[in-house]
Amino acid sequence: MKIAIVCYPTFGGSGVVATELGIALANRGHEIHFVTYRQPVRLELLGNNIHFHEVHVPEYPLFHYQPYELALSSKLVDTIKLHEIELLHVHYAIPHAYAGYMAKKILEEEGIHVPMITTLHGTDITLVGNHPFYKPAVTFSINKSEVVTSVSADLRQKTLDFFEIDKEIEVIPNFIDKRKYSAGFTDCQRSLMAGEDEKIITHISNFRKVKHIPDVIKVFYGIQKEIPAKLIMVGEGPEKEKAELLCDELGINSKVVFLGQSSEIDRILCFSDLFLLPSKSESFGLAALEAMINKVAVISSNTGGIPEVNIHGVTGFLSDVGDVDDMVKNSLHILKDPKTLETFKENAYKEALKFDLQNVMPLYEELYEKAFKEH
Ligand code: GMT
Repeated sequence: MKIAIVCYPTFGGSGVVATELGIALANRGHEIHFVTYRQPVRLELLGNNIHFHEVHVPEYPLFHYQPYELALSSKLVDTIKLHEIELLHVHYAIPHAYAGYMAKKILEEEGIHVPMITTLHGTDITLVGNHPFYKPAVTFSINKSEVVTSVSADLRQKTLDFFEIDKEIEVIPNFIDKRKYSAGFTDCQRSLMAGEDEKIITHISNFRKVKHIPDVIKVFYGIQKEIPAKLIMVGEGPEKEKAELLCDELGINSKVVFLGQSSEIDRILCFSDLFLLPSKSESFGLAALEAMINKVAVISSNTGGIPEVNIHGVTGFLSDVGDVDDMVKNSLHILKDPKTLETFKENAYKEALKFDLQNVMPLYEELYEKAFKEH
């Protein structure tokens, strides 16, 4: 099939899912066309089956805000016509499904019909939660998609609760590719980061408020009071500076490393013992899944779709949002005893295998076929 994928090309989870999905589909013989404003971060190799079309937003002084949706719709119309695209898969209702719908309508005028699949990653819901005036646009975009998917059962339910949806929403979870990890890293350089007796705790995110970064620091503060440990913070975002100040205030600077943005997170996770994800809301928690496939146990909040990934008492523990004391207690339970730590690490890996690409990809392919046939 010839498929156009629209996504945010960033380090964020939705961009990663869209890019990895596109690469996997291309490896299975589909012709994939990414349409976005920058080459997606994980898209390193463009080949016969993978193409990238950049959306330019021309600067025009009359416009106070440059119209990205308009530029995207126009680019989609051109790309779909030129490459005879058969299916459009957009990640996010707004602005992507919104722009996709416009493109579809323009093409219909010329007798070209392309079904659209919309994948919801969560931010549409939180956005509308914060700015209700977006509600009609999100509702419209979802209802006008031929097929709608959400990344967790929790997000599906929230979408149905927030909007008047007349479409089925299929749950297709985030995924990892187990083949990338089966060999393991032969050069996993734990000694670069910590001493023999130190446990390594990791957090990876875009340091937005929703990630509850101060809780990450506070949980680590509690851990290191009891056992020797290091904290590795990976990512960039608005809460990073505050996090650095908090480490300073708590006097734990020497035990915390801020690595910044990294495209080599598996190299970091390979020597980590525990992953912290105390988010306020999280529609799935791809970072936790990526930790688990690297045999890292997870201490998280019990919000959103996280309980569908991190299994309480098996792959890690879940606590109420903000319950730092409980997270410290659970972390120490896992870290203090080597046998317990090993069991949790192994369990995390086994659970992560359930989300292997080979299991998840056919779910998308089935939906593509269905959308194509029914359209
Ligand atoms: O919050 C992020 O890390 C980025 C965000 C995004 O929009 O890319 O991630 C969302 O989509 C991911 C992929 O489906 C999910 O794994 C994340 O849980 C979700 N983030 C939130 O819900 C806060």
